Amino acid sequence: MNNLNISLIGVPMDLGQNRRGVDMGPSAIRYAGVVERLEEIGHNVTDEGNILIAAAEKTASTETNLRNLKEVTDASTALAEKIHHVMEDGQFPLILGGDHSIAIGTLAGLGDRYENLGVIWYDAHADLNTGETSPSGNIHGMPLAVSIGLGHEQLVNIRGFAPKIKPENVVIIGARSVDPGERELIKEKGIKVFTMHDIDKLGMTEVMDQAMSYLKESEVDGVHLSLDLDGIDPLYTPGVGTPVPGGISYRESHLAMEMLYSSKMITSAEFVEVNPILDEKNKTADVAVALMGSLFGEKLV
Ligand code: Z70
Ligand code: MN
Ligand code: MN
Ligand code: MN
Repeated sequence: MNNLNISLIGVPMDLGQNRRGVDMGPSAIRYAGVVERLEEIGHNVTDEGNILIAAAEKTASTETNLRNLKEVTDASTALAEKIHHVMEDGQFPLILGGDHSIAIGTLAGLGDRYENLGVIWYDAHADLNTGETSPSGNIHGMPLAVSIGLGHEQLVNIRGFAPKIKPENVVIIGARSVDPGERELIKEKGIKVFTMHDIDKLGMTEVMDQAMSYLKESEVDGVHLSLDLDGIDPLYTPGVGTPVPGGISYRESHLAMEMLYSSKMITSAEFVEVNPILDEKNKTADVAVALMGSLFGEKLV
């Protein structure tokens, strides 16, 4: 991963859940200095600006129990198309959220570029709900299910193919708030999960080694990192919509990013759920940018 050409894509999406403010995530991450940080390492960064998202005040799609289904579908389609094009130009896609529903578009844009894409899902949640199992109707709790082909057909079939990824190519890291329907799906599909218990017991070094070996054994031809800032303990990242105590530490998270950098496996990344309204002095965006520093090869000495 030397001197990448990185395309930064902002997705000011807050329609996948019901708290305002996460639409300001891309601005907060830019304000925290993401472009300068990555350029300082030696990468070339092109800020592609933001994907256009419907204004929450004007949304009205209520035909299903999936909140804002039409608007999320439209935005996901636009994001997927954008990613498809930046990859055509040989750029490394780095996506800034926005709530985690944007991963539907991200994986739809990446999915047909790879034969066998791997995904690391760094999150307190499994995001494996469907309209049937969701306790909330919030689409940000569904993107991983949608991407393996389960859920509302409008979301599942974005860009006209499904599934976007194989369940056996997914590794979830940091899980500690999993709904009953998600638990069943994890069992049924054999999805690899490292819970907080596993991180406590094995340590982050061993967890990351096992996660990366698992993906290598599947012979993945690329790995997307989807990092939900609520995977980290809310002590460090309070500016998220759904803080869950007992999370991954700041230092463990840096270690994980540094190990991913050393592995040279990561071929795209997204950082989601930064909510500046709920934050303390942009702390959460600062952590996001610091972690990107480690992911993209910042040296300590
Ligand atoms: C719950 C649901 C979720 C993020 C919350 C929560 C999902 N499983 N995802 N915050 N990032 O409503 O589906
Ligand atoms: Mn095209
Ligand atoms: Mn999530
Ligand atoms: Mn989450």
